Amino acid sequence: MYVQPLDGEWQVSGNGVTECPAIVPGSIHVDLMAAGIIPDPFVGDNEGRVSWVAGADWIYHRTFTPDPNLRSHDAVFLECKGLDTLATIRLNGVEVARTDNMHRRYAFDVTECVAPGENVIEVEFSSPVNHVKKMIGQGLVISPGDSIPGAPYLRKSMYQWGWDWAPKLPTSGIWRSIRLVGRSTAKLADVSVRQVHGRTRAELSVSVQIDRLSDGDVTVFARLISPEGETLEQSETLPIYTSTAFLDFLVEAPALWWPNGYGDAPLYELQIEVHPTANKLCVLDYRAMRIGLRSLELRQTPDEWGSTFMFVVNGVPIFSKGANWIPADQFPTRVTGEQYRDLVYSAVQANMNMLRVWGGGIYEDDLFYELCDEFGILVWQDFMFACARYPANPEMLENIRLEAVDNIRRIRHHPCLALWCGNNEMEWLADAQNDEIRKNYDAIFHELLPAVCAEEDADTPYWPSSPSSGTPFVDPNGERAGDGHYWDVWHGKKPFTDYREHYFRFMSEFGFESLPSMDTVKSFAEQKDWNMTSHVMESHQKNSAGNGLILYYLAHTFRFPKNFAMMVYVSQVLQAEAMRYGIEHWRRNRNEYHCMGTLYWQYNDCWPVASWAGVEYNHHWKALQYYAKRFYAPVHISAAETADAVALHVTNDRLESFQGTVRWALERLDGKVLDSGEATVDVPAASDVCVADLDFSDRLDDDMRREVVLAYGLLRDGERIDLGLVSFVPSKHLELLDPVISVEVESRDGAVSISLAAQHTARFVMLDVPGTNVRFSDNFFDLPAGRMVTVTVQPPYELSTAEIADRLRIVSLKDTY
Ligand code: BMA
Repeated sequence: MYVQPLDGEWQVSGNGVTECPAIVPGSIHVDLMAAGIIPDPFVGDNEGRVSWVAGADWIYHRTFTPDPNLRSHDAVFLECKGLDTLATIRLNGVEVARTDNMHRRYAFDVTECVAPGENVIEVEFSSPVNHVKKMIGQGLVISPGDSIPGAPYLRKSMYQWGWDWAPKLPTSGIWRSIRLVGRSTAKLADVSVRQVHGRTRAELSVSVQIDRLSDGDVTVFARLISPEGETLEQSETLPIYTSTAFLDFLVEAPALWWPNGYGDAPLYELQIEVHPTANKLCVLDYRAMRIGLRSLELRQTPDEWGSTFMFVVNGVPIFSKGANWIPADQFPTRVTGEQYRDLVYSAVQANMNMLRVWGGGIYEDDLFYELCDEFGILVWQDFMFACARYPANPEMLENIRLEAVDNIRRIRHHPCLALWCGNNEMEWLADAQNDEIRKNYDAIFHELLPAVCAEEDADTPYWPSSPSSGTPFVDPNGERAGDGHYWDVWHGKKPFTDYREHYFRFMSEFGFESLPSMDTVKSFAEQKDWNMTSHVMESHQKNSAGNGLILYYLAHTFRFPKNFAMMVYVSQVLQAEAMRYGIEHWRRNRNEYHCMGTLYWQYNDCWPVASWAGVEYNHHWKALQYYAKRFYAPVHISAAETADAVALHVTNDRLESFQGTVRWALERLDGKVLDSGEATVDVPAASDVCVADLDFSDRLDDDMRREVVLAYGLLRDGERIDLGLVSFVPSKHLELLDPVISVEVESRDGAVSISLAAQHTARFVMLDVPGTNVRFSDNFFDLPAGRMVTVTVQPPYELSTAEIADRLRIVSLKDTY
């Protein structure tokens, strides 16, 4: 085997542009930007100014001289891991292939086309926009509301055509690696690993399929290396005419892989080599993969409310905590390894254990799944279909089948993989439509995809759609079975108290928008545009009702902020409060598996925009991400309040019981305590307990409600591990006093430690070091009068302790009006 990479040294031309250097893997917008031909589409309202790019055809071309080693092999393949999307490939003027699916991997036999000396390779991409324009009207195809019409005709990532958080910038380009590979005798076609767990051992069945390029015996060799470095080896010789090797491993006392919060996530390495039987030193093909030993089940057991919906890992029901992941960039090829790591690790820091790779994006980069494996983040994996009606003619079905096979084979060995899900919100939409639409829908999601999943990955559950009850077209977004998307809060304008009226079995989507932080706003808007209804701010808000909805909800909860920066801050607190409200409620309802998961919409952003995300495009953590760290904590205290009563709950996701103390105080905003109490609590493993049922009806009158709050905390071994606050009126009616916050910044144990104390109760205290990505151990928290909260900043950060102290800005709700 000889690999000759073809990344680098490309040029792109088209539409009057000649000789523009191209980054490969990459995409046309990034190339044109780098060459100064187009402005940055993420700045101001440039998006509209560059829409011509997607309306043009582009040719990527380069020359290469094949290494003599390449041509000495039986066959030479051109391997393309991703071509976006309508590509015609020519080698030395000879057409090699045409492709039409961004989500597939291709390998073309080019043995006859590669010549000695200089070769020319060209990949021509025709405009996706022009292509679908010609198709419109054919078949029962419906495009999503916020995108360029016609997108479903092409197997290309949906969000790039525009979404209610994404710009309309469909890309073209060689978006994943491209290489020439010389191969002899045999190549690996597929490696699949299945595992069966007993009480103290795991049995692994590895099946290795090869493609033969010429005659001869080959030996398949497999090595399994445990996290401690112990090695098991197996091999099988495949005589000519056979192409599959079966290699079994028995692992005694396996180191089990667990989701974050439930245990470690140890990984085994599986190495597969193919040799000519007579020559062990010659490696014909090789593959290494890290696997995790675990069992996983989607358990749906009938119960008094309908049936459960929960993931059971190694026999343990998991409460899934997380959010919906979208591609980390409108131009996904430029997401670096460090960026992927930071995003996935941020989910770990926020106590998440699941991300849903949403169906309007991409089947993610291998690195994403590797990081989820490493950090114990389960992945709910949608197939790439969202909010539309797709054609289901025979060619399209075959294209989808090959796409599914490719991606299943690429991803299925990852221990993080929890679910294959057919699509986003399409059963819910199809439900209301005609028989013909249902027929097309059935063909893809009830026939083709489940059959491919059963064939290629029988160990991972298949779920037809999100949301779905599991029974086709029966109450797809109901509360009795399956997963639910709840959008009456936000799109439906219901108050966020409405979350508490609903008891879905698994919340896979619900969300609330906010503005991005000032640093992000500054990256695209000049000061003159710092206004929610300016043209530029509205250009960076893709939900047409979005900014209006932020203001609508804001008016219910907060006083009108005095300037734009305070508007940004308040919008983020509002978003975080909405999510907290819902998530604490569903976590409180985990007993008897009534609700077993919450994935809020959405985790991240693909450009600088007002959106539902908790982590911004530049990875800045919004208030929501800090809140998530608290409301997803394994042991968490929360308050279910009514007009003048409060039920305090401790939710314990841990697999051991929690013993501690709960303390509460009904107090005035100046700190005067009116009533207080303390109780020891013992919360069984994996359960929620109401630890205090407090009724203040005889203590609170209308005037007092505006002047008191209930502060509550949870202590373990005398140390406070959680602190919360609840008021009896919306925050806008609280008669907050100037909090007089004292701050002490010092270096301690290699970190910067910031201690804050307030004379009078401060709500939603934000720490910010503008112009930096400094992250705090906690942020956007309540600071009841007289208490101290210490926050740390862990290295690496680019500032000294003195600089942080100097540039630290502290804002609380009282500062906003
Ligand atoms: C959900 C998602 C997306 C959308 C979001 C916000 O239903 O699946 O389609 O961006 O709503 O509207």
